Amino acid sequence: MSNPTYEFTRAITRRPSASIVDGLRAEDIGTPDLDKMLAAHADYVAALKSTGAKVIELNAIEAHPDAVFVEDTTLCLPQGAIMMRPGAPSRMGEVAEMLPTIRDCYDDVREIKGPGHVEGGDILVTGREILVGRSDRTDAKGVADLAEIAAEWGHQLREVFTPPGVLHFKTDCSLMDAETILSTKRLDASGCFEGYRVLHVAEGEEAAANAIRFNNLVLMASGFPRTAEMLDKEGYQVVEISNSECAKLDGGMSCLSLRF
Ligand code: CIR
Repeated sequence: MSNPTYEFTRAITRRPSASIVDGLRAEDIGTPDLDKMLAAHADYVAALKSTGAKVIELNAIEAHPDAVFVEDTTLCLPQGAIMMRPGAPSRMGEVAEMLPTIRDCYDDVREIKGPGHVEGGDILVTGREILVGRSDRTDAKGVADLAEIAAEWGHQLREVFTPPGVLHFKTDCSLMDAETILSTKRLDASGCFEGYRVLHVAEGEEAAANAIRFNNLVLMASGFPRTAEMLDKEGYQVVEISNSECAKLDGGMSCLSLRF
């Protein structure tokens, strides 16, 4: 089997909709511009495709402003997929919208039944375990449900810390390869990555931490030159994508796709 942590044959994305202007945000730092977001999204999809992967591009959904952030709806594992249960009430309906596509791709589809919540942005699958951070969106009951399904499929799940004020665990970290994690210093200081090789994003470039390793590429937000240079020196092939509009909604590189 290929390495499920960063070798992927498929990805799912969803086009941003005009309703993106109503997307959730912790702080108002401006309204996202749809045309700019569409252009960046097209660059993102093109980068995924350039690795040889098939990208399933879903239509925009006006009724769900945050639906472009597909990562939060599903956890894709080699054994099957788990439909999430977002902690943001406005995002709950996105899961049902994603379900038919997931059913086309997987024989075994499970779900977080509730009343707990988990969002995909709080889950990092590494070469040896599944790390889950509790956050405002992911709670103890949701983590317990997830752990039960993951254990059935032979995965070990470990609960970790999400820094206060950070939307998701993965807002502050990403997987570079099975044993290497890119992290902010503030998250790494919690000790959650002990035993892994950890690369720190440059001071002041914390928003660069949400990147994705996708086959031979690392997709990262543009505008973080010191982190990009560090990754390049470490031997990663970095592709920089504009994240200016998604950043206004607390989104980054990982949330824009499901990868499997
Ligand atoms: C939200 O607040 O739910 C969206 N505006 C952003 C979601 C980002 N998702 C992710 O990082 N996995």
